[in-house]
Formats: sequence, C-alpha cells, structure tokens
Amino acid sequence: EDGYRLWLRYNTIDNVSLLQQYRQQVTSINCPSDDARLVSANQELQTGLSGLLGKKIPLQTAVINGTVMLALPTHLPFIRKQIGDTAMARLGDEGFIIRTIKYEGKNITLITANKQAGLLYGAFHFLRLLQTQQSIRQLSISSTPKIKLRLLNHWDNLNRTVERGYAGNSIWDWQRLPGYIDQRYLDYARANASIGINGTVLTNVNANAVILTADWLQKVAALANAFRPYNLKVYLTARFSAPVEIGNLKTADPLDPAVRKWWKDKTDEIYKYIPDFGGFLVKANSEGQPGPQNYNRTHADGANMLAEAVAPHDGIVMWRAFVYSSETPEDRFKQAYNEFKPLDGQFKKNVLVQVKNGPIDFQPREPFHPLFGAMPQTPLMMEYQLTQEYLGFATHLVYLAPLFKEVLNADTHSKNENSPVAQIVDGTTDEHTLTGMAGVSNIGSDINWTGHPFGQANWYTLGRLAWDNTLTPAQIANEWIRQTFTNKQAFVDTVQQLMLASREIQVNYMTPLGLHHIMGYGHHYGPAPWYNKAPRADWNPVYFHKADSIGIGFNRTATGSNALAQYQPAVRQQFENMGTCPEAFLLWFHHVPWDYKMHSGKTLWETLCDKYYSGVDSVRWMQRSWDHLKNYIDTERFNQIKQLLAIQEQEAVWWRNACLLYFQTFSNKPIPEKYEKPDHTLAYYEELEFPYAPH
Ligand code: BDP
Repeated sequence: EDGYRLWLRYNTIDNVSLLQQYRQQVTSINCPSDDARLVSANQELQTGLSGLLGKKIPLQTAVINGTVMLALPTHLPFIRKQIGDTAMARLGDEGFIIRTIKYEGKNITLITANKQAGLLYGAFHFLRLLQTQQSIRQLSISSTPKIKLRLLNHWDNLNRTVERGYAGNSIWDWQRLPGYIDQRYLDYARANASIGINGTVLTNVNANAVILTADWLQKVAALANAFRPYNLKVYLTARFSAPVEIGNLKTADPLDPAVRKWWKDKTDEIYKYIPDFGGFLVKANSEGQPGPQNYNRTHADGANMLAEAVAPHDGIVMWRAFVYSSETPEDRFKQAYNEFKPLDGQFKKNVLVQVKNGPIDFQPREPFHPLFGAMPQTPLMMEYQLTQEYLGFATHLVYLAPLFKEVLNADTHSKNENSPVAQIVDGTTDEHTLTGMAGVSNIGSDINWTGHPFGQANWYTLGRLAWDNTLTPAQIANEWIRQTFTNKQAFVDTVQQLMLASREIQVNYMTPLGLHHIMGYGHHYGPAPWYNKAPRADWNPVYFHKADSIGIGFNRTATGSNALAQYQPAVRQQFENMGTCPEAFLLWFHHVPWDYKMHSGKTLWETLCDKYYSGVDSVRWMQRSWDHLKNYIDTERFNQIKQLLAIQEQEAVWWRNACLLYFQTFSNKPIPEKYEKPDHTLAYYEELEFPYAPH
C-alpha cells in the first residue's frame, strides 16, 4: 500500500449487508460517449463501481432496475420536465443533480447537469457516496460550485525542482514531453476532477519566460490534452520581462505599443496550441520579480495589458497581491493594501487579484488579509498554501482545513455586520461572478504524491472547500478518512479528532499567541527566533517578534505601525484593544508586557510557557492515538505515519525549548517548576545547523 491511489481506492465494500443493498441499487451504467468528459465519467464509474461492488458493473444501453444514468437534457428531453427549469438553471455550467427516479417503470439513479463537466463531477460525487458508505436509496442532491476558478498553483521550475516542494521533484517530466504521457498526469487529473478542481497553473510564480517559447508550448499542450477529459484547464505564469528576454524588445513597458503587440501575438500563439488555455498568473514587483513598476506603471497597467491579450479567447489574468517593495518598509503587513487598494476599479473585467489568506506569508496563524473587503470593485481570489513551507514541510501532520475555514469565517465588516471573507471570495458580497480560490500545490513525484500521507488531505480540502465553502473541517476530514483509509468507525473517529486538533497543536508548539515568522532563515524550517542577519530587516524573526525586556509582540495599533487602520472600524476596534483582541492574535497586534494578565489570570510569560508545553504534550497524544490504530489499516501507511509523528514530537520539543530559552533571556522569568526542563542550552539550539532543506 503506497498511497498512490489517494482517496480513489474503490476497495470492495467490507460491510456485507450494505454491499448487498448497493448491488441491488447499482447494476449498470448508461452514459453517452459523445464527449471526452463523458468517456472519463463512464470509465471512472465502471472502475469505481466494479471495485466497490466486487463485480463488473457494465455499460449498457438497456435501462434496468439499478441503472445509473448520466445524461444532459439535450440527450434526453424528459430530464428538463422531470427536474424543472429553475432547478436546472441553478446548476450553472458545472453543477449536477443526482436523483433516484422511476424511468420507464424502472428504479434508476439519474445524474444530470447542463453541461458535460457537471456530469463528470456528478459521477465522482456518486462514487464518493458509496465510498463513504452513505445511503443511496432516495437520492435528491443538487450541487453547484460556489467558486468558478478552483485552482492548483504549482511552484514548479522547468528543471523539475519545486520551490517549497517537499514531495520530490516536479511531476511534469518536461524532458519526455510532449511525446510521453505519464500515467501520473491522468491520475492527477482524475484526482482533481474528483474534488472539483478545474484548473492548474503549471509553473512557478517566480517565472521563467522560456515556458512561453514554441518548444515548451508544445509540451504544455500535451499536458492540456491529457487533462481536458477531466475538465482541468491549464494556466501558465507569465514573466513580465518576457518581451525583452525572449522577444528581443528593448522594454517590457506595459504601455508601449510594441510590448502590447508582443503579448497579443504571443497569446494568440498560445491559443493555437491550447485552444482552451485558461490564462496567466503573474507575480510582479515582488521579491525581485520584474513588473510594471520598473517602468513607473501600476499593477493595473500591467494586468490590463495581459487581460486585453487573453480577452478575445475568454482567458483571464490572476495578478498576485503578494508584493514587497525593494526598500524595507516600516511594516511589511501594510504593503499589499497600500499598493492595491488605490487601484480598485481600474482592473479590466477579466482580471482577478489573487491575495494570500493573511498579510505576511502563510504562517501557522494569520489574521485575514486586510484587502478582503477593501476592493469591492475587483474580484479577489483566495491564495492558500498547501505545501507546508512554514508548517513543518511534509514531515509534520497538520490538517489545514481549520486554518482555511478560520479565514473564510472571519467577518470583514466591509458591507454590513456579516461580510465574511467567504462571501467576498465567492462574490456574494460585491456581486462578482468571476471568482477564484487557489492552493499552492504540495504535489511532487513521491509515490504518494504529497510526501506526508496526510498532505493528501490538504489537497483534498482545497477542492472540496472551493466547491462548497460551507463544508466544515469535520465533514471534509470525515469524507477523506473514509475514502483514504477505512470506514471503520473507531478509526474514523480517532483520526478525525486528531486531524481537527492538529493545526492548533502546531500553532502551540511553533507560534502561539500570535507570534509569527520566527522560523529558520531562508528554508523556514525549525525555530530561529534569534536570527537577525538577513539582508532585509523584514526577513528576520527579530523584526516580527520584537522581544525586549518589557515584553514581546508587534505593535500594529495607532501607537505602533497602525496596520490595524487597514481594517474596517469594527475589526480594528476588536484587535486594537488588548482586552478584546482574541488571545490567538495578541502578539500580532500588540507589544505585550511579560507580566500582562491574560484572561485566565496567568501572566503572558506563564501562558506562553503553557502553550509551548501543551503543544508538545498534544503531539504525544497524537502519537498515542495513532498507536491504537495499528490493526485498522495497512502496515505500510501505519508505519510511515508513526515514524513521521515521532519526528514531529522531537521537533515540537526543539521548537518549545529553543523558543522558550530564547524568550527567557528577555523575560528573565523561570519556566514553571512543574514542566520538564529543556535538555539543552540556548547556545546549543542557536548553533544547530539545519543540514539540508529544499528551498
Ligand atoms: C514565500 C516563499 C517564496 C515564494 C513567495 C511567493 O518563501 O518562495 O516565492 O512566497 O509567494 O512564501 O511568491
């Protein structure tokens, strides 16, 4: 058992009575094959149902009791009558309906939609019902995605290294493309389709212009061809200076007619290779990447130039708001808002601004990004990070759904009392129809795709949450566990508990109470709160925690950097007051005295110690919980996870000891007697070299 099959395992149902029921309810498949997506749906149903039911479920034209029928109203006009125009209209282009109905006197399951993509997603949903062992007796399901662009962002380089990738090399084998189509590409596309992901950006945001040259575009086209039957569109990152680097122009000024023409011609060429190319993702004027500001133009000028080039082909541009100016600002938190908010209303219709979930950079916990709710005229796309750059790479077990949902649930107060980030992103608040959610991929060439077997859950979550942002972390975990491991209740319950707790546990042993960005310099692995040698102040942990003899934390109130002014008054007021600021965010916004009394009555220092110690204790609890599950699953995955949890435990201790010993040099207070003593000195931790970390 190597994990390659992800959540699409289709092992025969081990519950005998349920298996019998299913065998009566599902006997054959009836599906037209006039579209590649329907061929995929049909193949998946045959493989999936035959596996789950332990007998061949054939494709046949005769309708019998137990037929699973996939059809559009254009295939079978009775469907429109049966379902009704309003219910059909609600499905849009990708939604589906699954209903148990009588057809020609037979009991059948009908899967219908307006378009082929909907049938494909409906087929996968039906399989999910069986895989999670739900009743399929009287189905009446209607499901429409909340978000239009549900995307993975691969930070994959053309030499197959992956920026912040911890699961091997890039899965794109550029050297053997376009001739060789690895089975992995098809399984990748299937997996994405199964959770509703409908687009993938193949290349790193730190882009290489070479991908836009003819030889490479042929390779991209081969991938697009492989993905198309799974309704997965291909996108590329555009290097802003490409007209100079590969086009022989003197400038990449977005207002220069020759530059505009170059992008237009280049885009037309791309669409010749890939007629349904999705569009561009751009990182500009950030961390050394070129951009319109090099020519004294704005982000809007840059984005609009590309938007104009892709518009005739229905393409879109995703312009990232993760920006850094070349000078070190007084507070990096404020930069994206300062640069982008004034541009609201200036972007073309087919541009989305892609915003990271928080203002700094994918930390274990961040407050929501202040741009959400601040640019009502611009569709803002959510960018999450699946690859655990700041969360223990592919070594620590951290289920990210609680992090993602915490941000979605946060109320921006931008329109009224109830304008959560979820509704900014899904377009409800400001009435946008172009909407998007992306996850920076954690996928690589490792046999199990994501390195840590639980990394698969984060990929799974991105798709499910982009489809339906009302799903809870518990629901998503529950589905994923049942499909990935087993339906045995004791296993499901224990693992679900463990997953739901895992993110807070990590926050506790890494960055409790609102600490952030205190990881090792560059690679971002392990603790280095003492580090102060980076070439920019805002790359140093000391810049972010600001510990001194008085206290610790970044004052972002009006007496400090005043970053809080970027939020709506209701949000700002809550965070601004130390008494009302949730303790989870305290050190994000305040420089808090060591003796400050927390809600519990304990001091800040004691609470910091409690958090770090409880983080480690909880990892030990995760280990014990896991040990009980030995007999429920295969030994291969059981052992892998056991070993990884042991590393996580050692590293949680490393984090706790290193951070507390270091902060103690400022607080001058003891670690409470009741706790086990750090087994090394601070000097020991400071001298530790982290020998190898993929960058
Ligand atoms: C940071 C990463 C860096 C990325 C950058 C980005 O450390 O490798 O290039 O984000 O999002 O988190 O552009």
